[in-house]
Amino acid sequence: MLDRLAAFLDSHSRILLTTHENPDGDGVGASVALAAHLKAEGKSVRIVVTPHLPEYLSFLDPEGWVEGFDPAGAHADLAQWPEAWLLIDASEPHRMGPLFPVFQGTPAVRACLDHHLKDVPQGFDLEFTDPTASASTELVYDLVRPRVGGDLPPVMAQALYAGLVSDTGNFRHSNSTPKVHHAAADLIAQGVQPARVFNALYQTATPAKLKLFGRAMGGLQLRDEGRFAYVAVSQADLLACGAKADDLDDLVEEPRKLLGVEVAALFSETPDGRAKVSLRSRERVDVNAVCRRFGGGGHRLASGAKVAMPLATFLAEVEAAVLSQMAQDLV
Ligand SMILES: [Mn+2]
Repeated sequence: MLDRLAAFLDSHSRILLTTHENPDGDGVGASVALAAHLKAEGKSVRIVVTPHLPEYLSFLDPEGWVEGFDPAGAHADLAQWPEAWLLIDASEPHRMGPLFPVFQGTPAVRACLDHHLKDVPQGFDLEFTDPTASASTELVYDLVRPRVGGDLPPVMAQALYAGLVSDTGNFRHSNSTPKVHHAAADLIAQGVQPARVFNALYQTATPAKLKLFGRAMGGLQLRDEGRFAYVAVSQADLLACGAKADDLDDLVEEPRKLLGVEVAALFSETPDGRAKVSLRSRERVDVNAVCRRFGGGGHRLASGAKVAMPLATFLAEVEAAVLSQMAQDLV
């Protein structure tokens, strides 16, 4: 797979890298690291994300490579720019959100590099996916490490390390394989400072965010004798706390901490009135199967979905689906 990816990248000189809407540390880390490598090889590379690079990830982009998608301005002709378009950390094009129509209209060769599960081909010319990888960044590491050889540029090493940290939950989740730890050790030996990355990724809360967590946890709900725990956040809750959508990022980790919990969920409402859920499973319940029913997906133990439905209706439907999945998987 990596040989095919290398051949694809080698055969194009103008390459656009994008990731899913609301980019995370893995998508940004993988994009920046790959861009650093391709630029060093003399290629023209752009990274465009939507809606923008989150502030807490800006430390990964000291050169200012990452462009926030601006359809009316700088990116009006974006579809025409690339020879090759690589979607990173997603393998379903609609997960690009507002970039999806641009992607549909580009004459570029279209490919994806990803570690998420998917059921069917999604209309790419080429697919580079490996669901056994812990992170998209791990795939980029496997590609670039042998090609760069000795010392890695500091920007690349830090981006790779941050991507691995992000998707393994700082090496806590079930995808924290020996291979990931070996890669992390290599990157630390290259000069990455783990404490600096941890602080940048995780120790950045605002008072508004902590108030939002408090408000959400005050409404903690338990079902099935505490095996399913969830919190819900409405737009009114965000407003009341002065919080932003980004502040919801790791809230689902809170109900997940409960002793005896099998599935944790965060329900939230988007500004345009749609409903979202993030589901986390401790080990046995397949939450990807639950999210698939609502047009979402991800991994077996971590998945999400977004629907055009009122929050309360969606919450009731997902709750029923989770309880039925638990009845099936917890035997
Ligand atoms: Mn990922």
